[in-house]
Amino acid sequence: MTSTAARARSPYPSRTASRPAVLPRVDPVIWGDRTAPGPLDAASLEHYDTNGFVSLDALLTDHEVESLPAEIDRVVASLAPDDERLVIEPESNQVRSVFAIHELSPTFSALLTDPRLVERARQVLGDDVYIHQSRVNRKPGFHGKEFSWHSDFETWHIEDGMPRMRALSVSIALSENRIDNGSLMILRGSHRHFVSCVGETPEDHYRASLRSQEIGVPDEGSIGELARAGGIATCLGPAGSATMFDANCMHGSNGNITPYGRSNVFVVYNAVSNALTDPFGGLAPRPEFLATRRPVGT
Ligand code: 6CS
Ligand code: FE
Repeated sequence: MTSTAARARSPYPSRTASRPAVLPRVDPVIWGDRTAPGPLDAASLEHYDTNGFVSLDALLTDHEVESLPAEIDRVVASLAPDDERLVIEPESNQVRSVFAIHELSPTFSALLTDPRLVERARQVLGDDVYIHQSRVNRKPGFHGKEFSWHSDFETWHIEDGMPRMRALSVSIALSENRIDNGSLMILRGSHRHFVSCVGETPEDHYRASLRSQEIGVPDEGSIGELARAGGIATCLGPAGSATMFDANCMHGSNGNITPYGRSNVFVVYNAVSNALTDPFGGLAPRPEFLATRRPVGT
């Protein structure tokens, strides 16, 4: 259990005070040697450092992508309806997310350990990496609900025990991410600020938060401040395009009332040196399908 002293030493306290706060990031964004050769060029690294994300156009070929939706359907059909890795939309019986897809599907396991992803993550994080979490977020047409603004790191620090901001996500479009079908939105530059949230984390919070997160979500004042400072970037692109973003980016997505589903696979790489400790919020760790606690190098 993270000791009270360890929790007190965290530069990223959250869900402890009665008022929100915007705190400075004390971690680097680019942990690796920026002059060392790697798949991301200097301009991409600069964009990532400044904005917190970078687009990876045509990361996958059409041929690689075209079979993935059917593979997801196969995985969904293979799971018992009450399998915790299946998250259902709060207001319909539509599947919202499938977690641990890299463990459920050899196809996705191969994709999410592909050097085209892993080497980019290693370059930014300056370390060997492992998969902290993977998921498919399905934003079904007509029924896909929003994901409120949040920092993933805030949850991973408080509820999973991720010590520092030395992790990143890659979101790969499996269907077209359009301006109108609930695509990922990121507040530019928000990764450089840690928004300390109010609210006490309930036991087994994930059972509710994965459907609709209400605790560990930043206050509207802080969101407004960050949005005015950096603006909102919407991550658009065809199937096969991707966005790599820092664990602490403030991000969210609108609901999808269009007929066009927006399905993305997300994978989170954590630096091996940043392996999870006990949750900084003092509660029991979340289940392994949400947060790898026994990392196997990738
Ligand atoms: O709690 C988590 O780990 C998940 N929740 C959100 C809203 N984004 C990151 C992750 O999928
Ligand atoms: Fe998120």
